[in-house]
Amino acid sequence: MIQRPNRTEAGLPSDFLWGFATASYQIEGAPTADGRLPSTWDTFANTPGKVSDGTNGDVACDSYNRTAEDIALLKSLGAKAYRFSIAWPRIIPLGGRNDPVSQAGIDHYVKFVDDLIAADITPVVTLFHWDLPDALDKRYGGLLNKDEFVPDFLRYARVMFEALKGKVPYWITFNEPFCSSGLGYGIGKHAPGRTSDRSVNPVGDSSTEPWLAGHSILCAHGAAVQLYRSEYKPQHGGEIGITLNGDYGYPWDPSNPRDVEAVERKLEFAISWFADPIYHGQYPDSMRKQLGDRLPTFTDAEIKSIKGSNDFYGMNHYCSHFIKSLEPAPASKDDIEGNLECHFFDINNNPVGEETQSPWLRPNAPGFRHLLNWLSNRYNHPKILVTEFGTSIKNENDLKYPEILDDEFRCEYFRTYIRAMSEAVAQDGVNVFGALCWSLMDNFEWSEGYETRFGVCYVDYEGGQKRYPKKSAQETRELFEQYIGKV
Ligand code: GBH
Repeated sequence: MIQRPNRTEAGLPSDFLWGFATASYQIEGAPTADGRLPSTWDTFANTPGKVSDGTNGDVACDSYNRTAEDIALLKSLGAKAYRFSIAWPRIIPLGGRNDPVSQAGIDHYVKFVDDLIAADITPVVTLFHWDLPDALDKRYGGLLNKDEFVPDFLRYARVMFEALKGKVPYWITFNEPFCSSGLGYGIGKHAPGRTSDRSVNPVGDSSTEPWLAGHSILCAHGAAVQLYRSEYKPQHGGEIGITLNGDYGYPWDPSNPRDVEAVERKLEFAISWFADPIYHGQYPDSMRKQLGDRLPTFTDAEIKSIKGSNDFYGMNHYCSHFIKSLEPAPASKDDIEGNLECHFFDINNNPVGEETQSPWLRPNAPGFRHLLNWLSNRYNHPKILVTEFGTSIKNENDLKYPEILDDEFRCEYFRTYIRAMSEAVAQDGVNVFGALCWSLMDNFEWSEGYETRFGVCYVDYEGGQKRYPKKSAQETRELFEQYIGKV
């Protein structure tokens, strides 16, 4: 990397937006309040065997009933921004474009946003963080049915754009479509849990459904952005984008060209699946080559709405892996990763990072800087909002209060990751304008239930959901402040 002159070693712009992130099903609880009906995640979590500790989001952090408390908490931590998601089944409980809206559900989020603004906290609003109204899944197959899903999502988006117009500077259409598609319809680990793996689910076809689901999401994203730009942005301002997950990869054997190539393919299958249509107007070559006609094609109108549809790039990033190519063996038809394996150890048995509670996560801060550069180069230096980064801690859940508040491992994660990001900004010229730590508080960690904690605040699930800031909650403010204004 070339060191540019007249720049500090590490820094963030003076108007840098930092704060914390959550998602509706992971924190809200109150599953029937204000007319809410089940999402696919309620149904999935209530299916025995799907969530490792047998829990669900019925109570979670009870945030639907504690908005004032959450805002006070954010304020006390110095947050400038808060990323949360709206539960579609609270807005249109049955989900569809001709189904009734719940005014009480809408009012709840309008008040929440008003209260955030009154507290001087910038709302970053996600429309879809995986909690699809279950009725739509039952009615027509949810994400698999593009012709029904797109107009239904568009109607939901319109209701929220209208309700919150002029109040939300950053809208995110979808969170991590890779997960909704690949884990929901390929691996079967997320709702609705469809897969070809008959030991997991009697229904599903991993060879086609992930690609159909992803295609529907891209089309719905494009349509929603088009709507926002034509009917809301001119008068009310605000920016809109999508949030993609992406972890970085190093070759398992750097001297093997196949592994070196596989790194690129890994990033393309995980990230470019969605980012290439948005920035370049087509799916990546590597995917078209491996998937052939299982990868859907866009109509002219669809790709016109999708290409150029990100005002900013929403980046979720947690960790890195070593990538081992499976070539020259042909890809399995159910493969969603690009015919490769992800490892925690390289050919010489060097670990990528230390173990955490999450079976997929080992921290590696340099990977964050590498990936910021990779994105910036491939997509022509987009404005990037880091919409999630953070870590769980091995066995954290075994600790009791107050020992559990001493989360040094998480502090070190944020120290090294915020440093890496600040170097990417100051030395490499990557355009990052904000970063939200995952998560404000411990919450329902999907198929891992409550066993895995990601919060900078401890939530006492047995003692009435009270929140207690951990050491990392106090430290993040100092960390960001140390770099802000230094470029
Ligand atoms: C994010 O996903 C989510 O947006 C957030 O809701 C979540 O709580 C947070 O991270 C922490 O997990 O099932 O073994 O194949 C993070 C990215 C990508 C992590 C897919 C889990 C699945 C591995 N996720 N990955 S596996």
